[in-house]
Amino acid sequence: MKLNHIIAALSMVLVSSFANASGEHAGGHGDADAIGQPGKAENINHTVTITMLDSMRYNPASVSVKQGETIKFIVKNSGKIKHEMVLGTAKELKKHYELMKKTPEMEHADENMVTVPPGESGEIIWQFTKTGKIDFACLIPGHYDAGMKGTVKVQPEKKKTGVKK
Ligand SMILES: [Cu+2]
Repeated sequence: MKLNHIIAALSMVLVSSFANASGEHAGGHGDADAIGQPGKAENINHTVTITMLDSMRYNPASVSVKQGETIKFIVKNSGKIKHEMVLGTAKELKKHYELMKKTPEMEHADENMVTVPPGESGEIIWQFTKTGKIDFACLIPGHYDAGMKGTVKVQPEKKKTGVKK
């Protein structure tokens, strides 16, 4: 975990110096509030397994959760090449992908993302605090363009009203 944080910190530094040079990618990986926040292991409501395929697809590519829920994603790579899952707004993912294309060697270790070597699995624990549609994608150059994308639909929490029989 500590090493992860160091890597995350380093990549933030790299990202911000790049942003200064190019004027792009301002705000780094920020905007986390728009999609929720890192979840705590003790608060996990559901576990969702997502398989990543060399056909540049996620299975399932669409996940539905309720507002406030903490989800543990088990992200399995059944392919023969590296894949990743990054949660974000569509806009943010697109921006980030453009940056990845320029610096493909860049590795990430933020809490809203996981990079998984072939045949292995990783996890993301995330709490979805806002309703709406959140995207996820594989930002490895070529993969995003090939359509390696998915969505998480965050539904409003059901109000307890009178139950009709
Ligand atoms: Cu991929």
